[in-house]
Amino acid sequence: MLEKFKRFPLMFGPTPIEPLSRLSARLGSSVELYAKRDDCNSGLAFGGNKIRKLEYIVPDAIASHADTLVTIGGVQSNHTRQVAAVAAKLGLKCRLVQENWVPIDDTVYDRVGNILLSRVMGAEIEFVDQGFDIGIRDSWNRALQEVKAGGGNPYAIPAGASMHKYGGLGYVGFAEEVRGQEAQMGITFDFIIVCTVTGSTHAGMLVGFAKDGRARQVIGIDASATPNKTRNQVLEIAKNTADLVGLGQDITVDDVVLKEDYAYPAYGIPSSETNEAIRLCARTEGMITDPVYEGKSMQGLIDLIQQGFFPEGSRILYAHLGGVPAINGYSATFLNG
Ligand code: 5PA
Repeated sequence: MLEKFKRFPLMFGPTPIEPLSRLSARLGSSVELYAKRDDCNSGLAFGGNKIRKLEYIVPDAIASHADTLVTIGGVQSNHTRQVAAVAAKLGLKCRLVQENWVPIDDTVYDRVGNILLSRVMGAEIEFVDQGFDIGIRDSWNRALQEVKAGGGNPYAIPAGASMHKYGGLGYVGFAEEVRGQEAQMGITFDFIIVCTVTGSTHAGMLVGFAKDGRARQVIGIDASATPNKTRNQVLEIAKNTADLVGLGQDITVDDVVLKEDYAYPAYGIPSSETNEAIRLCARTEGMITDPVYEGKSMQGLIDLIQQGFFPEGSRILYAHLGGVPAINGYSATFLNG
């Protein structure tokens, strides 16, 4: 589906799929759990889902002769850290807008984890006192204008690289990669679990798996706590991406399966159930998930298994999308493990 698009390799290669046998057993063995490890997909500042998306965006940035990548996220954004890493790798400058997306009062929150890494990589960082919103932001438009006014040539990457014309392609590629791995492994996955916020990860998967009739087997776990906006954005990106790749099928709102029950109490704030899910996964598998994104999708996965949502014997692929550096901003939560 992607042959006609340019790709700039940033990942090590296809990411491994591994069984989560001890976690499956702990949850009663009614289903078989596997993880696809996009959290360790690259040597670029710990990698993650944005690196996979950026493989299809970088050729456009290079063609535009940009000298500065400009993007936006929260203070502990994984996305801004990955854009900073890609800018460094390409020899470009990087301008980051970090908004106040998470109402957290932790003395090291703006010093450790992702923001620390972005600073080390030389990004120019601006803090803006605006709350969470996945849409296009004035602060980001202003940053683009400022780079231009300073004589630079900015390349615009929106939040999560999602509302970009090529933002969905990386995760179409993920679905194709999974199909190849299924053939090698001699199994197929009945469900794919994905954490959803700005939407292009879910949207790309949905289009990629629509090709073999599995669009609705992609189960999005909302971590935005603004699920209507997120659902609409997934739908818009999925439709655009389907047109772009020539899927030849209509995508409708019913194809966007988004579970809304796990984002509470707010974006970026984990519930005690999220923290329990993080501990259980870490203690059974040594696999670390974070309190903002993957811990919430892990919580959703565990809860859906316990509710009997998945038929007995289902094979479930948990997409691990990265995000671990942000856990450093939550040290108080885990002082006693
Ligand atoms: C993010 C996003 P989408 O934004 O494509 O829906 O992906 C959700 C997601 N898991 C899932 C991890 C680890 C993520 O980092 N992160 C954003 C960021 O600024 O880091 C875009 C919100």
